[in-house]
Amino acid sequence: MLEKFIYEHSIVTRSPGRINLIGEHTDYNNGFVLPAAIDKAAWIALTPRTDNEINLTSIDLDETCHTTTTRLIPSQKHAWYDYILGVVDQFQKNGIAVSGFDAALTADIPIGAGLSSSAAIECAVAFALNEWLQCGLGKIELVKIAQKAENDYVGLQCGIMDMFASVFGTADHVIKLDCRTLEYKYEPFKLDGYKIVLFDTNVKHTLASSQYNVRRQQCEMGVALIQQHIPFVHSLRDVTKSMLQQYVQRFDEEVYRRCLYVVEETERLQQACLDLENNDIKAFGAKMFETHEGLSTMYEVSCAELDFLVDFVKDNDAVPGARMMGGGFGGCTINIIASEAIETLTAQLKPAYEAAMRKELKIYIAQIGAGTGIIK
Ligand code: GAF
Repeated sequence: MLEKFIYEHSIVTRSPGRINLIGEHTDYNNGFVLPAAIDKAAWIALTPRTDNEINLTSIDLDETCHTTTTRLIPSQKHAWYDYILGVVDQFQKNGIAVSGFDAALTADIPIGAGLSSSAAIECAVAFALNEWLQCGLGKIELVKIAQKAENDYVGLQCGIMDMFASVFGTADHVIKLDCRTLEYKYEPFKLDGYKIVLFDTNVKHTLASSQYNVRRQQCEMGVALIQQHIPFVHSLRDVTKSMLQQYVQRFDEEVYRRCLYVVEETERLQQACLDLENNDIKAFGAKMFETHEGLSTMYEVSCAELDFLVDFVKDNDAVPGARMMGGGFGGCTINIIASEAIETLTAQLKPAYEAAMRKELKIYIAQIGAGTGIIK
């Protein structure tokens, strides 16, 4: 269908969704994350115009949006076109003149499933504008523009992980990203005999309207309490458990639990990377279960559906690791499952989930793939 919107002067870009192996809610705390781009993506076909009109089409939703380059106003409802217009807005704020264009969007990333369809759209648009306007911006600059669009235009105070993974993803590797310095390393990710399987709760999370921004504020609150005593602390990355006990626990028990989860997750990720190096999938998987426990009981971003899916696979020897993934409050669990067990397991899980939760369970096998690219 996208072909219908591609003309001689069109620019076409593709940007993938992402998974994250471990390191959840650590990016905006200056910690580490371990994401990878997947084989599901968003595509944008952008055709320049000679006036200042902007005409957008969502092929999948069969919807359109018309505006002009001088009338960029967020819808406040996280509409699909906000992710496009937010990037145009950021280019303008960076002093780049954007004239009118027509753009069509299509994606095979399930929307609201925690696979970062929004970051994929933003990165696809950033690459398309950069190419069309010959701005010469590098990948990191485009990642930051996409993140800022989400922060300022959509209103979600997200970290940098999703956009970074979408742009820098590469086949068969996960990215160990230091969100403080933006240094990164590709780690080979070979899962002999296992596959990454995503179970989609079908609970659509709207992170921006949920508790995501509150969690971020709580982390900042914890840092501020510690800073009064230890000025070199700038983020939870610099914080130890004993600092939390000393300076946060007795002031605010809830903030303490949120921060403790992040400090533990930061440590856990370092250990998990060693497990990967040693090809110890069992030890790695055990840490995924611990992450889920922390996200569910301390950070409180899980939900009954996600907990059900993780509990169901927990004692199954064919599943070394599983946990909720992404911002939370719905979306997917990520599972490492022995290939030969997938069919039997999902045949049991699907009816059990659907009977208990009265929602359809969707199942995807994730392949790790390449990052954002210009197709035409
Ligand atoms: C969402 C955000 F967009 C990311 O920045 C990250 O914080 C993630 O939730 C949780 O790890 O995907």
